[in-house]
Amino acid sequence: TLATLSTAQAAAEMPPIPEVTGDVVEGDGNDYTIKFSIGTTQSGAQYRGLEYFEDIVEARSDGHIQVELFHSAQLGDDLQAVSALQSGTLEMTAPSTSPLVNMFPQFAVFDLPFLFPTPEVADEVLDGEIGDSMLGIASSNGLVAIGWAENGYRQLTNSQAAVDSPDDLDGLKVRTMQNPIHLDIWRTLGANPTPMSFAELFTALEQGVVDGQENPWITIQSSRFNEVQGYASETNHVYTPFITLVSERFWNKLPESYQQMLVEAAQQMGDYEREVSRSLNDQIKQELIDEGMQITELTPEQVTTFQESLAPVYDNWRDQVGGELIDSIRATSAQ
Ligand code: 2Q2
Repeated sequence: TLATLSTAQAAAEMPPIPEVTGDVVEGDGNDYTIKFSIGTTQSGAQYRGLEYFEDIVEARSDGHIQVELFHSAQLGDDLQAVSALQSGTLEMTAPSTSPLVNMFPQFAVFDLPFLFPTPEVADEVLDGEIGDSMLGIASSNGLVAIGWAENGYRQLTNSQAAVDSPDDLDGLKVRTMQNPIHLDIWRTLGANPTPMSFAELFTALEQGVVDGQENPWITIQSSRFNEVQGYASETNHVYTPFITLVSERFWNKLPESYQQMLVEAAQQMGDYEREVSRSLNDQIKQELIDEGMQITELTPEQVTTFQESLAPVYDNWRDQVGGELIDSIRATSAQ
């Protein structure tokens, strides 16, 4: 079908997987297997990043570490994958930070609407001391956090009508990630939000259990949401990171040399995946339009209306998220 063709086309247009750099690392003579599971599909930017990660780790361990990739939540949804890491039955996963807010309340900062004005600010925050401290926070509860990647700026889609104002959202049943700020955002805008795992989302849209959802363009296409959603609005309302997690039980078996190499590989994966994700946005929007999706681009005034409507969300969450954290991220934006 066209969707398949365009997915294959999108895959074809992706920046090539880079050559592996970095020396072979001396291990401890043992062999290891990493099962790495994600919730997005094989045709998304995230999976492409995992393929690069696999190349790096297998090459730099001289084959002593084998990496097995699993996509589309084959081994469980985000929360199931995280608990599998904690119990040691899965070695790696890379969810959005949003469903982990109950475990790591500080992650809530990433769900604040319109927080990051540009991808460059997001990179500066995530690759700087704030991101490093967040990785430290997430390295607990049986998890080791070793890097960031890009889920991206989220866009609203729905099956009912074009949306260019909060007024159009009255009663619209919008699926959100399992995250209290996202629920607050869509309630504040007048919609009727329902939290749900990503793994259940396509079916819920197809069956009309929900009218809409919100995700980055690459996810909208790679999960074929456009087949069950006629309308999209380029809201860019939240920037979501992916966080690369390792099971602490597995991590503690590894020699220090392999631990350091995995951290370097996660950084290279994140840098490449961001490049893939950003390089595809315009092409994917055009393909979605060509396949019949009506994409509403908001005027600056319309974006301002959404931002002003969501000001109460900052008031509601400033204390939990931490006012100084919000202010330091805004200070980064102002540079
Ligand atoms: O809307 C979602 O749930 C997605 O943005 C997911 O967070 C993302 O695709 C991954 O966490 C799924 O494993």
